[in-house]
Amino acid sequence: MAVDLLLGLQWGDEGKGKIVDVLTNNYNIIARFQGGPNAGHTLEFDGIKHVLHTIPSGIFHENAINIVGNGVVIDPVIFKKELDNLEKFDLDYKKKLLISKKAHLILPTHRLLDAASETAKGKAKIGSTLKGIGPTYMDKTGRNGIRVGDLEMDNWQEKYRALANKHESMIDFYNVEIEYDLAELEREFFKAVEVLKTLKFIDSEEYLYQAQKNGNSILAEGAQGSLLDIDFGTYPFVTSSNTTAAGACTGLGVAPTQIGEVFGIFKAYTTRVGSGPFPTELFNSYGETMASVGNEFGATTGRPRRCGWLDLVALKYAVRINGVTQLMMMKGDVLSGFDKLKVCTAYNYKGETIEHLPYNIEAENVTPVYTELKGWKEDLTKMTEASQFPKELNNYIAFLEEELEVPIKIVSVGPDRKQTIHR
Ligand code: 2SA
Ligand code: MG
Repeated sequence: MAVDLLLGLQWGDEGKGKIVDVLTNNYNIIARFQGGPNAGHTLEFDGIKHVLHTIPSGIFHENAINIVGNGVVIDPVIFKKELDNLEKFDLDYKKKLLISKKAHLILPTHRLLDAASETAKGKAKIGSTLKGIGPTYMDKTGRNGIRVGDLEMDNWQEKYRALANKHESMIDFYNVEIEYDLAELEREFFKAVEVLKTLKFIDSEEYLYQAQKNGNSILAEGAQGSLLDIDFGTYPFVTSSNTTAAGACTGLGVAPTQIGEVFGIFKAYTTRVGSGPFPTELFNSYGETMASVGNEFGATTGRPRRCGWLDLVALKYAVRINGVTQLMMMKGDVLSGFDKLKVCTAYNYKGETIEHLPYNIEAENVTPVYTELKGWKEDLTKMTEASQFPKELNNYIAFLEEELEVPIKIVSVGPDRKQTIHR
């Protein structure tokens, strides 16, 4: 059995949570492989909305095993809150939620360092979610981190103290005003660690190897999006993990030869939350309509998301880097009523027309070249099959498929599980 991947192809918030939830019926195991509580994966069913941050989006399905892989960074405090939210459902999550011993822990001081770093950057800030993601991955690659498996050792608190003390002196070094009560934060942290310890810790690579051998199907759930990848995203305005396909191999311990389908999710337009370049960003009523109809607010921080036309230059880049085999288009319903739709098919880059993503896509270097298509008026949200689609939507889809050279297999027409059309 292969491991299938599901990845966001833009700057995050493509709708990964919804699609994982829809696809979970086809899989025995859902596994997160990177990122942490900076993610906000929104699921809707039975009229209720759920936002997950660290827990994989298969948790609401009775039979699916959910794994938090080694590539994920876990904040026990946020994790505990997520578990508390699950209490109101009749889920025996202790049986179906497994944590890699090699996943790193986000400490309270990592969050403080994140805040200090962003404050010190001033206008040049990344627009981090301030969940401590960057500092935690820094300690991981700097070989100073504390891992989930350490919690089973007697001396882990000594290791914790040494690292937290070092962080405190680093916070001082930034020389910015941030207020905090570390003793209080630590009380909360240690309490949450005890809750984390009630879950089962595993070697995810071994677990997944055996699971595959025994015929189980596995879906790896990405977080954030390809353009936020630490290597291939719009650096430095990126997150600190590999959000692209290769991240699933390192973040779970799965060999490249085991990867099967690569599902790429994109919105029918583009959004970005946080700072950084965004060539097709709109500052007019089209952008405002996308934001309000699409309810474009960060699922973790509540920040308004910036909106713009679909950028095919960037999308093609993401399709190639990830080796996408099937596409899923989200939020087409938000575009109902637009008289025209623009799609960016090339960039004017320093006086030249190019069709690939250049090293630097800052606004002063890049002007988008658009192809204009006709919009549709029909409300898509009640549609149940592709044969009901208006012809303008079919044209939009056909245009994208031709440009991207990958079939669009799912069209989502609303946030609910049921509003999902297979083609
Ligand atoms: P971080 O927190 O240090 O990883 O932030 C670095 C950049 O990555 C962006 N980022 C995100 N972009 C979109 N969605 C994300 N998750 C939340 C959501 C975001 C929210 O689902 O809505 O609620 O604001 C996410 N996480 C990180 C971030 O904006 C920075 O540009
Ligand atoms: Mg999100």
